[in-house]
Amino acid sequence: MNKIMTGLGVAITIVCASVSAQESTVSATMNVVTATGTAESVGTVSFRQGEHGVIIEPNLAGLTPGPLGAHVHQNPDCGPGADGTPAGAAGTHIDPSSTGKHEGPYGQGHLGDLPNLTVEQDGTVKIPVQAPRLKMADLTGRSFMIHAGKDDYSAQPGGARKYCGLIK
Ligand SMILES: [Cu+2]
Ligand SMILES: [Zn+2]
Repeated sequence: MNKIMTGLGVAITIVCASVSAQESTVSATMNVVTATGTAESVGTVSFRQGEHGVIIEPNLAGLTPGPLGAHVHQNPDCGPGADGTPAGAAGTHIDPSSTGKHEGPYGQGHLGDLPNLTVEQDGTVKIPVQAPRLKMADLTGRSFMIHAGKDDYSAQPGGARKYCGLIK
């Protein structure tokens, strides 16, 4: 009986641990941006709190190899903007301190500025990145955007909006 009770205790502990891990993780299904909205999915990106900021874990396939700019954008909307810009409805990079500056993940500008994601030669993106200034609460009701090119953390945030997903 004692052994059974102990076993049950372990099982309950494991179930509780996995439930709380799920609750503290949010994710975005990333879709190809088109002129009128979005098309097929290229995978997911999940977010969880790490010791030194939010850890961003991509699981994507079918992208063009190289570094690609990625940001947390203001609005949970991947549709075209009022001026017709694909995924323009997502708005700008989140900037709660109103800095008006794009300085990358290690600067003091937009909070939504993230490290570039690395697309490997086979088109997959699986290497996690860490956003040191970001907190999980900053992600609520936002969108995640991956651009067509590299973010130089200064004047060039990565070009066209290419993959977009709502963080939830
Ligand atoms: Cu962006
Ligand atoms: Zn920015």
